[in-house]
Order: sequence, then C-alpha cells, then structure tokens
Amino acid sequence: MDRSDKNTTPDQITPEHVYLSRRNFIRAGVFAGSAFVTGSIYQAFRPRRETVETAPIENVSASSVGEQATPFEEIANYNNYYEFSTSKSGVASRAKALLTRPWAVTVDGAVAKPQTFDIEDILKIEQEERIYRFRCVEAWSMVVPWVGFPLAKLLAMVEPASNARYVAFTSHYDPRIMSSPAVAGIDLPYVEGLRLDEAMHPLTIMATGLYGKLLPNQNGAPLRLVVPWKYGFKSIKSVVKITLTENEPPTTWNIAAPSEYGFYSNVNPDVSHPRWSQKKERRLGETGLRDTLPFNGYGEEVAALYDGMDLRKYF
Ligand SMILES: Nc1nc2c(c(=O)[nH]1)N[C@H]1C(S)=C(S)[C@@H](COP(=O)(O)O)O[C@H]1N2
Ligand SMILES: [Mo]
Repeated sequence: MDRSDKNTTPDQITPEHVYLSRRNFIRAGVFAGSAFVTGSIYQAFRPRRETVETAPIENVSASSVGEQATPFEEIANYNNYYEFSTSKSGVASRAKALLTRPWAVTVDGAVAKPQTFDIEDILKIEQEERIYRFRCVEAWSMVVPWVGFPLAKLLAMVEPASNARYVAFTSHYDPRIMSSPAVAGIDLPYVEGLRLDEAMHPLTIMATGLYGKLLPNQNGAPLRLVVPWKYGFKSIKSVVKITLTENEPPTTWNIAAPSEYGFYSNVNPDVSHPRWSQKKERRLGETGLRDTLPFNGYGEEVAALYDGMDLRKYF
C-alpha cells in the first residue's frame, strides 16, 4: 500500500511495518515480561486480522494478562475525550472530524536534541503489541490490545539533559472541531505529566493502534500515551507536544479538582476517590464487579518507583 496516500483515512490503513516488526519482536523472544503478550496468543490473533476489528478475540485466557481482551466495539464506543463530548457514546461520531495527517509531534525542553517528528516517522519505530488492563478513575475497566512502542525509545532520540526530571504532554486542541473549555468543563488543551523514571519505564508506551490497526480517532489517534498502572486520565490522547522539565508539570484533572485527582494517580484500591470507593471496578462488557488491584496489577513491575513515598499523600 502506498502509505503516502493522504486521502486514505487512518482506520483504513494497516501499516505493513507493524506486522513485520511485530513478527520480529516475537522472534526475538522478548515476551518474558509478565505484561507482554505471548507468541502463542499472537499466533491465534494474527490470522484473524481482517475480521478482528469487529469480532472479539477468542481464547485470550492464556494471555499473561489472564483475562479476555475487551471487544473492539466496546473500546471504540465508550470513550472519555472531553474535547469532543462528555458523553461516552457521543465521542466516536464527533471525533471523525479530527484530521490526523499530516501530524507533527514536538519533543523539546531539557534535552540535547529537540526535534519535531512527523507521525509517519514515529510509525517507523518498531511497533509492538501490548495487552494491558486499563482502569478509569470512574471505576470502569477494560483489557486493551494496544499497538505502540516504549516512550523511552522516543525520549532517547532527543537525549534528555541531566536536569530533566519530569515529562509534560500536550494534546492537540482545535476549537473549530472541539468543545470550548466551558463546555468540556476542563482547561484545554488537555495536559498531562509523568516523572521521568515513570516515563522511561518499559511498561509506559506511546500507542499508535489497537487490535492491530491504527488508533480510531476517539481513542486518541494518531498517538496517545498509555501508562497501565495509573488511572486512565493520565493516558493523554492525540499528543502534539512532549516537553522534558525540571519541575512537576500541571495536569488537567489536577487543575480541575486538586482534592480529587493527584499528579501520580496510581491505581490504588486503598485510596478512595472523595466521592466513591476505588476497591471495585466494572469491566466493559461484564455485569458483575471485579476487585481493583494495586497499581492495576502491575505492582511487581512498578512498585519500586514509589519506594519510601506515602501513596496516600502522593495520590
Ligand atoms: N486529550 C484527552 N485525553 C484523554 C481524555 C480526554 O478527555 N482528553 N480522557 C482521559 C480519560 S479520563 C480516560 S479514561 C481515557 C479514555 O481512553 P479511551 O477513550 O481510549 O478508553 O483517555 C484519557 N485521555
Ligand atoms: Mo478516565
């Protein structure tokens, strides 16, 4: 396929390099990490590539996540993207107006080599499939087969300076197609942040797709952050700017309600939201409630990042 065809909408494109590099990734045998999809799951998934967009993946129970992936239709039609709508079912149709080509992402700040990347070049970075649990602060959750790459790879390209301690992210904001801050109820553009060590952690990815296809607009096309041990609002969508900073950057939901949403926002069943418990969650597509796990089940990988920190204070 001629990938320079700007008239093709992103969801019609299945970039071949995604599959090629994914095969290489499997061959390299780098699935040791507990959160990574296993080769056998991938083998079950890959032949279904043409139909999987609308069908649930079957037999995912052997996955290292140990849980069935949420159907594509659920993931793509139950969204939080306040720039388009505060109604979860209203985002997908309004987000069709988002034009994701051309798309530039600037990475700057406390770095030796600030750069503006074209999305086509970002897509040339080796893409991997990661099946992650995703837990919204509103107590719903899902299991998402993301396609993406470690944020650490992108940060390495700009060479973080020794005074860089945090990473600030900014979403695209176009008031011609998006709500005003007054209507959205939050400051815009949407901004988020991570500590540099969180950003460099191998579980932290920039997602470019899900279910083996480029991201639907409503899920944050063409590039969104995914930090699986934190509440979903940290996973900022449609990123246009990444800035390394010395000081903790402002974050949208912390600005909106500082007593309800902290900077860290690690999934923590023991720290209630002021208005609801975080002990349980409803998995999209299911009726009952599941227990919410500390760090969303990724504690073994990430708890050490917070050694010595009072996670009730730094919530
Ligand atoms: N720019 C932007 N990013 C955002 C949001 C948003 O409103 N705007 N919502 C956040 C919240 S609260 C959640 S739960 C996830 C939802 O991602 P999904 O729609 O792909 O499930 O996106 C996060 N990223
Ligand atoms: Mo959320």
